[in-house]
Order: sequence, then structure tokens, then C-alpha cells
Amino acid sequence: MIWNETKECMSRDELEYLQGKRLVKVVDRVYHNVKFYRKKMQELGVEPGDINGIEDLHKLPYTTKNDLRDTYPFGLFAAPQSEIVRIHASSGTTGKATVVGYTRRDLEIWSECVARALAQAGVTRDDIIQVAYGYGLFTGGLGAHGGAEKLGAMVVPMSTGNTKKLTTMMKDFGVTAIACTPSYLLHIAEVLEESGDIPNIKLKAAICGAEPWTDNMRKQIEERLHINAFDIYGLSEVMGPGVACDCQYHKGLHVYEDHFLPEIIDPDTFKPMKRGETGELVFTTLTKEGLPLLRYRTKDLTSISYDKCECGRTLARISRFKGRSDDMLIIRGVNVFPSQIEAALLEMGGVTPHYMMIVDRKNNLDTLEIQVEVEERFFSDEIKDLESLTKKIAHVIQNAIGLAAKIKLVAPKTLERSMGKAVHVIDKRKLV
Ligand code: DLL
Repeated sequence: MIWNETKECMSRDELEYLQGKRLVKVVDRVYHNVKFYRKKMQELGVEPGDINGIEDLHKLPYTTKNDLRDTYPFGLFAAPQSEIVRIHASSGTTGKATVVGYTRRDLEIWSECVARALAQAGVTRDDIIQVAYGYGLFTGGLGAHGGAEKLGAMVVPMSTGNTKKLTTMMKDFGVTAIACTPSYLLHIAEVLEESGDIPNIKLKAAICGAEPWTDNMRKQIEERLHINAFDIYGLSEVMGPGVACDCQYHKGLHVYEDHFLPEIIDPDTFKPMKRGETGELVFTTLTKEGLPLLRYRTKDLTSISYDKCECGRTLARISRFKGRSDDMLIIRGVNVFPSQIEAALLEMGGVTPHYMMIVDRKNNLDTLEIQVEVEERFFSDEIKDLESLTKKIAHVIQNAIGLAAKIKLVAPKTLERSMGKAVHVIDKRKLV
């Protein structure tokens, strides 16, 4: 089903004309409302009048997650606070969150984009959909929820955390679609298999994203649950889920280009990559009012194709993600930077900044163990002091990253020292 044919099947000329018009408007908006952008553009000697269409995009400055951190919390907002109706936030690289704001119109466009993605997955107003992304500051829950409501489906706002209740409701309500992370869906499949309930569910589609996964994992999910699974992509800075999603042909994720203008650049030289080559995905938002971003560097590595898809959509497609150009990890759907752990440890006494994060996956759920080196004096101290230190570190780290981790204290100088760039992560998760 094509949710908005006029926008999803435009000719490239029509689309680029629309993108150009919208780009001119967004540049004008940020230049006049956001000090950060005015300054950056002035430094580059660019004025709004120099931007007349997408061919001028290369004249504009890049934006990074650090820019959001440096202007924390609302410094990049381009609308007065009275027009902002919603805030979301995700992890910053160190202590501070990255805060994003939406006007009422932003929320409407967001819901429209997610509705398009759900329609691509075959979801209609006759479906019952469980939204099992986290609700709250994370964009997954409320983002998927808004799109499902816009589509007119019946929404069950599960959030995360209670798999037994989720599977019971899935059976009892006759749930036909689910939106959650792919690893969580594999866990749900396992629970349903163990209870012998696969024949008792009516699920037909899943809209999975928020973390890397492979085509093999998609096929495994499809076979085990007898459903079709779709890949939805997004990031809070740019909007949330619904920036791109794949269709029934699974040959890349259609980017909603009338709202998000993609580029692929070399992450080291910042030069544009040739068509089809893998590089860092960059987005300029074309219609956002609350937090419009110029050339936002996602750090996600992918390639882009402009060929028309068999489904009839003309929207460009990005390939499944090949990793990131930074050290961000996604653990149980939560973005974690090793630097957050380091900052938290440095703020407390009794430990050294030497730590190792060991990430694994058990029963399709991510686990995180953090080994922390303790100062010498603690090792000669009472066991109970070590226990209380362990608890304290667990608490401090949970506060810093929003995830519970198993803490293991290790003796001074036991963690391997690196001659070059310090290694702080062992990721044992194998993407099947
Ligand atoms: O994860 C938004 C989202 C929610 C997308 C629900 C899809 C479904 P953030 O927390 O800001 O936002 O994390 C964004 O997650 O830069 C990617 O590295 C990764 N990511 C998101 N979707 C996918 C995907 C949400 N389909 C970061 N495949 C992004 C691979 C993904 N990585």
C-alpha cells in the first residue's frame, strides 16, 4: 500500500524542485532563529540568499551531536518555547543528553512519516499493533504510536519490560502487527515457542529498528513467527523512527526525501562519495520547525541508490547499515558511548578510569558487564567495602547510561593497557 502516492512516487525533477524550495525556507529559518547557524554560516561567508536550491547544499555547514551537546538543552531550537509541544532525548557522548523538540506540525509530519512506513509493511486501519519500543524520552514508543494512530490502526501501547503480558495480550487481542527492536522480537519468538503458542497468534508483520540487524536475522524472525519483518530507521536528532523504511521487496530503506535530504560523505575528508559507494549518512531536515538541522552527520555508514523500486516508489533507498564511524553502541535499544562510563567513573572516588565493557547477547537479550579497576587500598580492605563499592558503581553507571550493568571489580593493573587507542569494549554479540 502506498500511503501518500503524490509524495512517494514523484519524478526526481519534481522531488528535487520541492526539496530545493523547502531547503531555501529552512536555511532562512535557522539563519534568523538560531545563533549557532547564523555564526557558522557567517564564518563560511554564506548568506541565505546564496542558497537557491539543493545544488547549493554543499555551501552549508555540517552539524554534529557535539553541537547539540554544546548548545544543551535548547540552543539549536528554531521555534519559541511556547510553540514546542514535546521533548525527547537520547544519549550524548558524555554526561549530557541530546535534547530534541517538536512543534505541533513537527509531530504531525512525524506521524505521517511513520504511517507511511507502517503502510509499507502492509499495516492498515484494520490491524491491531503492539508498540513495544520504550515509551518516554526515547523516540521509539511515542513515535511509532503516533504513526499507528494516524494510520487508524488499533494501538496497544505495551512499551518494554513485560514479555509475559505482551505475549498474553498478543494472543488474547489477536494482535496482527508489532513494532519493537529486532533482538527483542527474537526473544518474544523464543518465549512463544517455549509456551507452544506460535499457532495461537495472528501476527503478520513486524516493524523493527533502533539497532543494527542483518537480512539473515530478518529471515529468521520471519520463519520463526510466520510473518513479514521490515526495517525502520531513524534517529532522534533528525526526528525519530520513520526517516526511512524498507518495502516488501527488501532492497533498501526508502528515505522520506520530501522531509529529509540525504547525502553520503567520506567521514574523514567530508567529500561527497560517488553514487552507490558506502560512506557516512548526512541529513538536512526540510520541514522541521522545532529543531531543523543542516547537514547532520549521523555517523551511520551506508550507501544510497536512486533507482526506482519495484514497489513503484521513486524515493531514494539506503542500504542496510554497515556500522558506525564512531564508538556508539546500542545495547537493548539504548545508545551508549564508552565515554559516558569513563565520565561517570571519574566523578567517583576509589576507582581508576580503567574499565572494560563486555557486551553479549543471551536469549536474544543484550547483557552488559563492566569490569572496573579499583584502587589498591580497596583490595586490602574488607569484602563488605568492595560490595558497597560495587553497588555504588552500579548505581552511578545506571544513572549515567540508563541501563543496568553487572559490575565486576578487578585488581589494579589487571586490565590490558593499549599502546594506541584504548580499547574499552569487547562486543561478543554476533549478528546472525
Ligand atoms: O533509535 C529511533 C528509532 C526508534 C528508530 C525505533 C527505529 C525504531 P536514537 O535512539 O537516536 O533513535 O538512535 C539512533 O540508532 O543513528 C543508528 O545508529 C541506530 N538505528 C536506528 N534504526 C536503525 C536500523 C532511534 N533500522 C541510532 N538499523 C541511529 C540500524 C539503526 N541501526
